[in-house]
Amino acid sequence: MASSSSSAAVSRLNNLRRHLDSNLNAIKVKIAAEVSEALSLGRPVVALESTIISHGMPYPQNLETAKQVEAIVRENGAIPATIAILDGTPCVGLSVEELERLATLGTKAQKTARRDIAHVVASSGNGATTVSASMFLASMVGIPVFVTGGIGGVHRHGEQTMDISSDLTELGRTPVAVICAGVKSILDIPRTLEYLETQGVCVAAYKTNEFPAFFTESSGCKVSCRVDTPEDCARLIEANIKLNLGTGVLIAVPIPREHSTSGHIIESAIQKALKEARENNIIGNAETPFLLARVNELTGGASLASNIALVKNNALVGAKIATALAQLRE
Ligand code: PSU
Ligand code: MN
Repeated sequence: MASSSSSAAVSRLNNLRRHLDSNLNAIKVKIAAEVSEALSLGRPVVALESTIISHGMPYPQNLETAKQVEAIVRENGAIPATIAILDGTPCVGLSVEELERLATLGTKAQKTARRDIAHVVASSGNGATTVSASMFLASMVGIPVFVTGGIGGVHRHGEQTMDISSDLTELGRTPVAVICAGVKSILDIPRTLEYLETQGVCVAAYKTNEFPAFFTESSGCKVSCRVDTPEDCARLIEANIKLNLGTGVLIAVPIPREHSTSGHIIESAIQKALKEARENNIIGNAETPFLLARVNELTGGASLASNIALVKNNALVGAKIATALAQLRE
């Protein structure tokens, strides 16, 4: 009896220490009250990015999806913490009004990857954070689980352009678990996995041996680690943290079969969009948003419907993982 109550006290102190440590950072991060409370009590929190809202989907589907994703996280026992930079202040946990603001700003918000954070803060700008910047801020405040649709990767012809998303290097340097549906085939999937290996990132696939390709369940690429339950994921994440590896973990959840877009339709739309991007010299951080929007147009909205369905599924799985991790730490 005495030992179980003292271990509960130690666990409470550890939660408080993690929370206080995160508050010692010099830059002011605005943490929503419910997120702050959950973190100090060791309750499950799921971090979410915001480039998917501003640049990844059109209005009003972006706003609807952002709200529904937060609701799914709550229904599955965790507190959602959408991350963005508003008027120069990094925010972890947004109000409905703040979500609306980002959704209506759309591409007028600055797409903010790690390299852009200091600039957006210094210029009091509005930044929609990508996976890399959101992971950085989630880690700063002590959130170990983060959900998105798909991460950036090595672009096709990346061996010539060196266009490799900073999401991959962030996974190599920041201990946050990223739940996603894999990588879109607008990117070079085998090279993306090679690069993650170089960065020392554990890539796990959920209920499959294969890395998923976002719109479809399979990419033809095998992964070295398979997880079958939220508890498996929680044990993996906790081991990664306790080993002090310093790297993130990527957990790839295949799109539910009933929502996957036909691989053939997607592939031909991707080929056309890639050709147009090359012809119009669309490069750098403009490439991903261009390809996403164009593939959606070319598929008559089918890719957007799939995208929304998979993000919701990731939110469901991510909330269960965050809950299992909180239980493991009790
Ligand atoms: N892939 C998607 N939807 C998205 C993104 C990627 O299916 O919205 C966004 C994410 O925010 C990701 C970013 O972190 O694009 C990667 O951009 P880049 O390739 O410029 O690094
Ligand atoms: Mn890039």
